[in-house]
Amino acid sequence: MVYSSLELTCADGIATLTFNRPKALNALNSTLLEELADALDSIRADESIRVLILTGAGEKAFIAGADITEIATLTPLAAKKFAQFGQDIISKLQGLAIPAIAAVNGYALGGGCEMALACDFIYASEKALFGLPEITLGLIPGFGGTQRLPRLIGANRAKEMIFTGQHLTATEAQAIGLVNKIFAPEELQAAVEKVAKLIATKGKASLCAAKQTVGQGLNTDLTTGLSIERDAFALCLANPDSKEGTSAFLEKRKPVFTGELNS
Ligand code: DAK
Repeated sequence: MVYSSLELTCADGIATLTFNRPKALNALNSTLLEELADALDSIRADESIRVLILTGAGEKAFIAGADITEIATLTPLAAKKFAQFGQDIISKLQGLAIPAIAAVNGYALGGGCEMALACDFIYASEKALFGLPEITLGLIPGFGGTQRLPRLIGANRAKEMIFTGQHLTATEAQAIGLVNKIFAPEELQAAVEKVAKLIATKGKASLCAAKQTVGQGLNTDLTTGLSIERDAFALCLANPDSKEGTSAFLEKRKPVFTGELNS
């Protein structure tokens, strides 16, 4: 599939997806969402990819939300279909086995904030602004924001953001645990690539096991979570990467992880 609103590049085990409608501040229209679904499928199918980075083209925006020109024309039935389509894609992103990092370089509003929330963590530019302004449009978040945001920052803070529709600066977002780290705009991409490269040196099987275990554990009680962790730990021992990692430590050398997910 040839993309018109998205760029996908892959190098050294790192895939980078760039939302590319800068004139509309990378707003999510149907074309972009269809391209994103296709790109996520090809990333999932490529065993060589260990980390995904998401970012926005241009100086101003990560994603300024769902495309309001399209939302304005939706009937209630079409809105339900649109919400299902968007939620499926964002769940597909969250469901990727590999780690995903959002490099938020500007506005991350509405569906854009929700896209970043479906990543494993967020690095932001000092210019980034986060918000769920749907209430101002007479709507509510429809791409998982009412569910993922309270799980990440707590119900009270999430409700404040959802009820007011106000933007948070990168510093405010970091203070409530929405953003991990903040960088000068010109340093963001390099910082994200640096951490992605570090993650890509780790074994794919243990990375995926760690991501899956944290994700599943958050949706259950501690006892069940610890049981999930035990099983995943045991599975790591069945992968050659654990032999390589422990041998490399004992031999005082750097490990080279080559294990496949199913090895
Ligand atoms: N959709 C379409 N176009 C957008 C857009 C958007 N979300 N955001 C910006 N643009 C376009 C602007 O219309 C403008 O286009 P032209 O006039 O140049 O043709 C261009 O991008 C540049 O924007 P501005 O001229 O407005 O730039 P400013 O720097 O002055 O302001 C801004 C930047 C981000 C503060 C402002 O553009 C803005 O407030 N944008 C809207 C932000 C927003 O409200 N985002 C949330 C969208 S709603 C659901 C499913 C999903 C959702 C909800 C329900 N279900 C079906 C239940 C999700 C909803 C959303 O995400």
